[in-house]
Amino acid sequence: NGEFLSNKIRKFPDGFQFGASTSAYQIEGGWYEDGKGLSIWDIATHTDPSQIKDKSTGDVAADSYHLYKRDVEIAKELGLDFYRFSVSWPRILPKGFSEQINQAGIDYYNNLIDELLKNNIKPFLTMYHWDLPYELQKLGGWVNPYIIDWFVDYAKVLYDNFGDRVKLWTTINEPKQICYEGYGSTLKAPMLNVTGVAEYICAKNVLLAHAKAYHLYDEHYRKIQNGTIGISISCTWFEPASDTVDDHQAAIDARQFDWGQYAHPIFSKAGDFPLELKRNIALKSAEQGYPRSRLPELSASEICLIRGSSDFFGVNSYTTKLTYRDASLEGMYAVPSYMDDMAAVIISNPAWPQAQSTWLQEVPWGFHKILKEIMKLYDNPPVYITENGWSTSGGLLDEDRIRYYRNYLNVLLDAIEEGCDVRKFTAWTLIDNFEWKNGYTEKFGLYEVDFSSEKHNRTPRKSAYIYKEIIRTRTLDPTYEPEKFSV
Ligand code: GBH
Repeated sequence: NGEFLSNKIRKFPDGFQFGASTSAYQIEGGWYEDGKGLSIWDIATHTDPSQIKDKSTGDVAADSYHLYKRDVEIAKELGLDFYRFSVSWPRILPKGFSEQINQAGIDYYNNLIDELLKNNIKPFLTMYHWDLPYELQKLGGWVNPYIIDWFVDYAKVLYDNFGDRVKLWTTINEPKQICYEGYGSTLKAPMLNVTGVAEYICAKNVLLAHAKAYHLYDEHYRKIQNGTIGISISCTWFEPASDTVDDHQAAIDARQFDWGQYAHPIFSKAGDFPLELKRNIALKSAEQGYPRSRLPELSASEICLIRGSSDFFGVNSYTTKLTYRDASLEGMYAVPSYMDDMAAVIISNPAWPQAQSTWLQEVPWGFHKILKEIMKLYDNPPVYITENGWSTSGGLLDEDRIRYYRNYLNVLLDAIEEGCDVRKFTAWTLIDNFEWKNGYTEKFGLYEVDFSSEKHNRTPRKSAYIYKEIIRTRTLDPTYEPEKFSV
C-alpha cells in the first residue's frame, strides 16, 4: 500500500465537488469580542492551561474573526467549489438559549457567507463543532435531554438567518468525539470522564437533537430554501489483527462502537443502535450489577424519528487501526467504560507511514474499506467526505501530505468505480489551527499560518498547489509538479 501502481491520470466524475474544512473554535479567535458568550473550550483552556500540550488557547487562533476575507481569498486561490466552516453557538447565542441573539455574531457569519458567494464558493455550514455554550454545560450539556430542544432552537436561528444563502448543512460534527471524548474520557472538553455512562446518554441526545433539527428543516424550510442537510461522522477503519474469528468479531465491535453507534440508527433500514452495541453493553451492565443497561433505550418513535434523518452520510476519515481480542487482558480498562464494553484491543502497525499526530497513519486501503462498508451496510447512501487530512510539524515542503492526499483520492476513485456514491471531498484543513489538546503543535493546513506574528500571515504549502491543480483539472495526476516548487 501507499504506493501508486501506475502514473495513470485519473478523472473525477462530472459534478464531483472539492472543498476544504475548518471549525470555529480552531480558527476564529475573537473569543471575548462583540458580545460572544463563553464556550466549554474557552473554559477548558483558561481554567487549566496544562491540559493543552503547549499551554495555548484558541483566544486568537488564526484570527479568522478578523481575517475571514483572507480565508475566502485562499479558498478562491485554491478554486474550491465549497468551504465547510462551523458556527460558534455562543457567538450567536451567548447564553445558549435563543431568547437573546447576538447581532454582531449574525453579522460575522453573514459577511463570511456573502464574501464566499461573491467569489462563487458555496458555503457549507456545520452547526456544531464542539464549542458548546458554557451556560448550557452548567446544565449538563449533552447529557441533559433538554439539549435536544435547545439545539433545535439554535438550528432555527441559523435557518432563519442564513438559510436563504446556505444550501449545504451539517448538524453535528463527529458525535462520537463529542460523547466519548468529551463525556466518557478527558480527551475533549468538557472532560467529564464519567466513563461507561455519560457517553451513552450523550449519544442518545445527540442523535435526537440531530434528527429533530433535520426534521425542522425538512418540514418547514426545505420547500423554500431547497438545501441539503446531514451529519458528519468520524469513521476509523478497524482491521482484524489476525484471521481468527475472535479478532474479526473484535474489529466489527470496534467499528460498531466507533461509528455504527451513530450511523446505524440514522442510515440502516432497521434503525436503532447496532445489535453488537446493545448486546455488549447490556451483558456487561448486568454482570456489573446495574439494574438496567447503561446504554439508554431508544423508543419505537425515537427510532423512527432518527432513521433516515440525513440527506447524505458525511464521512470524516483519516486512519486505520488493528484490532484483536484477548481474554487475558480483561480488566485492562476502567470498569465500567466504553473501552471495556467494546472489549477490543486497538493497536497500530508501526510499518504504516506516521503523521505528526500520534493517532494518524497513512493507510489508503483502510479508507477504501470504509467506503465499501458504508455502501454495503447502508444501501449506498450519498457520501460526502467532509474531512480528510494529514498533520506535520510544519514547513512549506509537505511531500508526505501530498502523498497522503494522492493515495486517498486514488482509492476514492476506485470506490467510485466500484459503485460507491461519493460526491464530495473536503480537505482538513484550509489553514493551520488550534488542534484541541495538542494546541499548535500539529499542522494540518494546506496553508501555513504564522502564529508568531500578530498578522497571522497565511502562506500556501506545496500541497496547496497540488490540490489546486487537482481541482482545476478535475483529475489526479500523480506526476504533476508545481512550477513554484520544482528545482
Ligand atoms: C477531526 O477529528 C476533527 O473534526 C477536527 O476538529 C480535528 O482538527 C481533526 O480531526 C484533526 O485531528 O484511532 O482509536 O486512536 C478527527 C477525530 C481523532 C478520530 C483521533 C480518531 C483517533 C482514535 N479523530 N481519533 S483511535
